[in-house]
Amino acid sequence: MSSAATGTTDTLTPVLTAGWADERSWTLDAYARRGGYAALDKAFAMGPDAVIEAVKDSGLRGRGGAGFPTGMKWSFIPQENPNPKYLVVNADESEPGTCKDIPLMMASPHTLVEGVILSSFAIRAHTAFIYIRGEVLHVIRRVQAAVAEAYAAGHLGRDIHGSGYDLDVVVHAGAGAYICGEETALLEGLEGRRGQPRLRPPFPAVAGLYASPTVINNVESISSVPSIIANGAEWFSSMGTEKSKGFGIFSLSGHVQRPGQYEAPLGITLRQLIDLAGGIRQKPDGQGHELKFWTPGGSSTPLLTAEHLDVPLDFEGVGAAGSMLGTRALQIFDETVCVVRAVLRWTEFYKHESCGKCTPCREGTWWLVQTLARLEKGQGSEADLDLLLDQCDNILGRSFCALGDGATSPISSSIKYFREEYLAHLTHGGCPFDPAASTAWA
Ligand code: L3W
Ligand code: SF4
Repeated sequence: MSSAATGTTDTLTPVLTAGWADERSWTLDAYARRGGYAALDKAFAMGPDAVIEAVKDSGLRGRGGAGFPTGMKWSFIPQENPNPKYLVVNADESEPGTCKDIPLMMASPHTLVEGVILSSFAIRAHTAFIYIRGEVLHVIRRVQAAVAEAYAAGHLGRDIHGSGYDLDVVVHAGAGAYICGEETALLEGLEGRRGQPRLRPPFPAVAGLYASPTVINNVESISSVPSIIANGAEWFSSMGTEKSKGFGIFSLSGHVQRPGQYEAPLGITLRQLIDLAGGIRQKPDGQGHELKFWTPGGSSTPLLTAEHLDVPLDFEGVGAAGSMLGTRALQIFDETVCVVRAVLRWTEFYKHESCGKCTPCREGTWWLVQTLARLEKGQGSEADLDLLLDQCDNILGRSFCALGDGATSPISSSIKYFREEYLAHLTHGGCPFDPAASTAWA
């Protein structure tokens, strides 16, 4: 995957990705040359409440998938609670297709560290945790190095910039479970227990880490804060759409000419993004392949098709199209890909990653794989399609957390749009596609 695609057209708004191509962009020197850490003094002069107000006014909504208003979440922290307040960064990026936080932390870890300081200051936290997916040791090392540089430069520790504000940051390595991206399972892991979700409410803002008020935000959400403080809420809210303000990183993967990270205002369409990415991949004879299906925000968001090329990629537009914006992990599949095979592959992932706490998800994802695998081999019957939908119905809305619900998204949406392709497996006695023609799973 290429690095940041910056400045190629007027449509892109490189902010988080702006310095990714700079030499040794991850170092403090490079970040300082781009004006890094200048927002701290401004925030210290504003005071914590004004920082929260600025983030509220900006309209920033959570970039981890759910789109909850960030400033509102911060304002839920009960300051009268005598316990310490904590900030936790969810850097457990694991959703299939999602690949924005890891490049962000590799290319510009100081943007995250500065965001952590500003956000912790706003909620009056003096300890912050960055919980990074355990498999990505290179990312953990890079963020640890950035935190060490920030301490050495006086951006972290005691009396930061002479403001009287103290903050310690702990970089924590996860242990490789997708469920630990769920905020309460992440907290369980951070406290040293098996990563399984907790009942909500209480939400972490009220009783989170060590039963204390805790804000948990995604890497990209926190990394957006320095630019909001530096440039003002109005600057941020002038981009995007009425209810989905600002910009975000759109990660294009799969069958486009130039996969990569495209930072653009919310509300851009897939048609525009595919143009920016050089179009759908070409055949050896130079003719183009065709878009068949895509995920707007990872595999937990219902699939969309070529009919949806002009859907505005904001929370409302994608919702109206029957899906979710999610993490803006745009996985693009052309006509050579068997949708049944792709969906089976995702479902195996959910079965593997189900934490086992609740029956609908633990048992249901196992049954989904059995039924799908039978269909994919051409050994099932048409009644298996209804069985699959019934199994989805028994998981969706009946599971303890969003993992179970997410597992049903690719199945029910693929049956909605590609029922004939499922049936073709039965008439063909197996997959009608030539796997050699597709590079989707290479
Ligand atoms: C206080 C209330 N806080 C809600 C907070 C809550 C959380 C945030 C959003 O799932 C989605 C999921 C995946 N008082 C509150 C409150 N909050 N009401 O707001 O909460 P929620 O429940 O809407 O969503 P969630 O549990 O955070 C996240 C989808 O994202 N997803 C997966 C993403 C995966 C990654 C990754 O691998 N990095 O991000 C993709 O679409 O399915 O629907 O903080 O506490 N009354
Ligand atoms: Fe665990 Fe799945 Fe239930 Fe979530 S839905 S608690 S991952 S078993």
